[in-house]
Amino acid sequence: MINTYIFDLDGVIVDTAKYHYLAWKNLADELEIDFTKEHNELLKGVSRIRSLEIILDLGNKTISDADFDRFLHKKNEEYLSYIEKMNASEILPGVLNALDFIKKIEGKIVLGSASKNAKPILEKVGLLDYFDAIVDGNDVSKAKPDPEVFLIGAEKVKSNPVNCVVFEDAVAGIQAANSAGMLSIGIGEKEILKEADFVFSDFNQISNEFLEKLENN
Ligand code: B16
Ligand code: MG
Repeated sequence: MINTYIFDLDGVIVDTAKYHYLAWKNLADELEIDFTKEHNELLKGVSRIRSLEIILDLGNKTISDADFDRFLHKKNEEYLSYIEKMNASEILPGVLNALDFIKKIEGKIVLGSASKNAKPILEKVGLLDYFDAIVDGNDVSKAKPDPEVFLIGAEKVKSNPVNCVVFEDAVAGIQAANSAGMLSIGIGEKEILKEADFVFSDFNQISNEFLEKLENN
């Protein structure tokens, strides 16, 4: 029986990828590295440090450790300036209905995100109070596809992994859910999220009946 619903943040609850892109793009320009929206896809679900490593690889560049830290900080400061302006209008379609319905059926709601900025984002869009537990980039040592983030989430609400479902937009996130022994639901394209148990284009396609059926399974 599913009683715990674990949500990824970026690409599932809100589209913060566009803000990550703006900030990484400015940094890449400064480093004279060609960085496009297609390249930005490589950064979805990936940690901040790994993201900068990928961008440097794209440009075949090496920089000193001090510069690496300085650039990470600079990128995050710019990203935070975009987050600062976020509000409830940025919640992705159907998410609020799903959260309300899960609350109604007394499911546990957990966040499992790679972002170290997860809490301020949830606060900005007014969703923080929905969550029984939050696991983010500050709590994990191993990035997705390692299942650590979701296993800690289950543990925090005292749920068994077999009773958890994960909503994810990244391939690495689906792999993490699968290796945690949880039901995986992809939000995005079927061709990309092939390894998910179910795939929906957004939460508007996930009916209350479907969520309820999961609970009774
Ligand atoms: P931050 P998710 C991930 O969020 C993003 O998809 C990824 O692009 C980003 O690099 C990562 O968070 C770290 O974010 O710089 O805010 O710590 O999809 O796991 O919710
Ligand atoms: Mg994501």
